[in-house]
Amino acid sequence: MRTLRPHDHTFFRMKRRGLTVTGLALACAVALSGCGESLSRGLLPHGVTDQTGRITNLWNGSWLAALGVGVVVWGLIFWCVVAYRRRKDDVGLPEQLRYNVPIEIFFTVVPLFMIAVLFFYTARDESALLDTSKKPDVTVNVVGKQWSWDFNYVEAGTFESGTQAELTGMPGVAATLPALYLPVNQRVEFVLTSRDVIHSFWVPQFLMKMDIVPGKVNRFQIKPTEIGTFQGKCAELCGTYHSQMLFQVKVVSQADYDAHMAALLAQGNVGMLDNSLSREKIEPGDQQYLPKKVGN
Ligand SMILES: [Cu+2]
Repeated sequence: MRTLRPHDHTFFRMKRRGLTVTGLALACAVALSGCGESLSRGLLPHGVTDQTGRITNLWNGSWLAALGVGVVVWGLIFWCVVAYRRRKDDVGLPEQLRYNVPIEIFFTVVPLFMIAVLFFYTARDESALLDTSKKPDVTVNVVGKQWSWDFNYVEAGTFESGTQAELTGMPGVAATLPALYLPVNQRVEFVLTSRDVIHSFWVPQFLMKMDIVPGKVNRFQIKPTEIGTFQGKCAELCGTYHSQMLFQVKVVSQADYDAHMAALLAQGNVGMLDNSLSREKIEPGDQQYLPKKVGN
């Protein structure tokens, strides 16, 4: 037996292996302690509306189903590779299966069944998420424009007009972004319109986004369930400064919401901003300006 000295290759190899193992163990520990909650929601962001539980369940159910199918398929592949490997004394081709009706029926019916299950849950959740039949407490007309956002608060008869974010790389940019205020635990309806091209209204922590299409009105409702500040962005490539089309969502108490509406009115933001390509004049307090629901 010989002792290891620093100039031995084996010494370095062992030392390196020790470091790798320690690094891996550390990474695992950090991942397991910090990401337990994140893993339980399938690595989605922490949801902050009354709909995010449903969306997380659909997401988790879908990928668990896909993983289940994956495990069965990988298992069958592995089994075939081992059980039907070519032996030493094998000659010619193995037995060929052609026009095997039971097998063909099997591999037609099983995928159809899987698609039907995924379709059922997707359709069920989609119709719940896109249901706008309830009367909202607050209606916000979100207007996408190159490259920022306007927010028309319909009931309060006021608005905020955003300007394109200047990404300086320095702290403090967040404070310059347009802020969409929402009262906590109130039903909010977003009425999405565009002033120019296609945009997409996306608040990652709502786990929901919807396209904003010129000449069309898209809507959805949510109830924000958590007070806080969340990031929002455009999720549809809409031109040169698409990446700077950022905003913030501030979910606040009803009292703070009312105070913010009053502050906007006091600034002189009375009425609504143009919200469509036609740029019709909108009278203060006039709710008729809102484009009619599609299909109505
Ligand atoms: Cu955009």
